[in-house]
Amino acid sequence: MPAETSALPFPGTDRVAVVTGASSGIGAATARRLAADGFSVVLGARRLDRLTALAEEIGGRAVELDVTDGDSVAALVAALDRVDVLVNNAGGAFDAAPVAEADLDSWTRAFEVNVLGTVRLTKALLPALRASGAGDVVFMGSTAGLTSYEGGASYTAAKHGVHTLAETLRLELVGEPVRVVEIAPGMVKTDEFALNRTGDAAKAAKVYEGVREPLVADDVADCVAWAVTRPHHVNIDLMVVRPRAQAAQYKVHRES
Ligand code: 8X3
Repeated sequence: MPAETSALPFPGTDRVAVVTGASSGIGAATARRLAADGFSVVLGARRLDRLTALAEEIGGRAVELDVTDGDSVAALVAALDRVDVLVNNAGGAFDAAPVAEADLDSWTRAFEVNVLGTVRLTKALLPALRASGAGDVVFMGSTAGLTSYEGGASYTAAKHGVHTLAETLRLELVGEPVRVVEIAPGMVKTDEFALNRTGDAAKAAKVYEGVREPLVADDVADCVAWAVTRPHHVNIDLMVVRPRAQAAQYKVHRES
């Protein structure tokens, strides 16, 4: 039996997990959950004050990180002795404009954070993930990476990029001890996602209006934690997760 399949179940204890975008939302929930499951968690994000408070609370380590900045990523890599799990969570949507009115700065930001930032981190940490002998790269995708909708193109195009990035890397790493996992959530109610996209609290609230139980960040963290704690020969390629009230991107049950 290959060494990597011998440890069943595959616990988090002693594994080091790097979580990007860990200062809020899904990233913060994932950092919290992985720490509770026994991982040594390294939290990366730009907002060091929030990050430090969370890291202290969960017994993790905060590292200031801007995934769009090569020097910042190099400093993170230099600060790590070992990495077993990378959760590429940093990302977001920054406008809701139709293509005809595309704001190219917003598109650049969407691709810089969601796609290039993810490539930058993954490339930088791949040697450590390989060296761990049982590494995991988790991509935080989206249902927006699998389908399209009006007004969403800067985000849907970027998340389609994340989706193909995960598929490509999985093909390239076959035979190596590194799993490639994509989690693709649908509607998740967090403090910042819809606010960043709409720039307006009332418009952001409309996104979830009447939806009794949208997913919350802990639901997605649960998916990440489950995927990375399977026996290491089990690769969860793609997990699509939506609230029960959302059968498809447009098919949302709203109660008045
Ligand atoms: C977020 C899902 O429906 O807002 O990643 O595109 S959606």
